[in-house]
Amino acid sequence: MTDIEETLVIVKPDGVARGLTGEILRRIEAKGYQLVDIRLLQADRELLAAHYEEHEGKPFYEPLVEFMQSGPVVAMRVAGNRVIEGFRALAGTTDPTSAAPGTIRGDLGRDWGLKVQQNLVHGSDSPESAARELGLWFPRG
Ligand code: RTP
Ligand code: MG
Repeated sequence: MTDIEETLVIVKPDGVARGLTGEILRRIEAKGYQLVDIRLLQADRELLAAHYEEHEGKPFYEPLVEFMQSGPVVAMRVAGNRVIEGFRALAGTTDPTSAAPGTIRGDLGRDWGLKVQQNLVHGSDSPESAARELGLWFPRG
């Protein structure tokens, strides 16, 4: 069944700083997904507060928002058949120390003193999240 979707992928500051943007995009394209738009930017608190609004009040919220401002990030609009779930499978589970080999986080994520926010990538988790997040990061469509 064909179900073409779009998702937001972010290469987080650790991924950009370590020079892994190309490797992450290579994996996305090798899977057959299509890069529709891409931008390198320094995210500000306002954008990150909107992006992470579901996590406000959680213990990891403030360190996460600080970490996401620690350097440039690469935001990508990616299209493909069932790409929302598919990219999250490519990324692996949230904690890179337990993500499966073969996944971005499992293969490339480091154990940096259990800072779980440093897990290289973000991927939208539902069609509703994807539409909302793409509107935030690609405001001109
Ligand atoms: P993402 O949103 O980045 O694709 O990752 P996710 O769905 O796997 O994880 P989520 O639960 O949405 O959490 C968002 C980001 O917050 C950081 N986090 N830290 N216990 C913790 O310290 C903790 N839990 C989550 C991670 O950077 C995670 O990606
Ligand atoms: Mg999430």
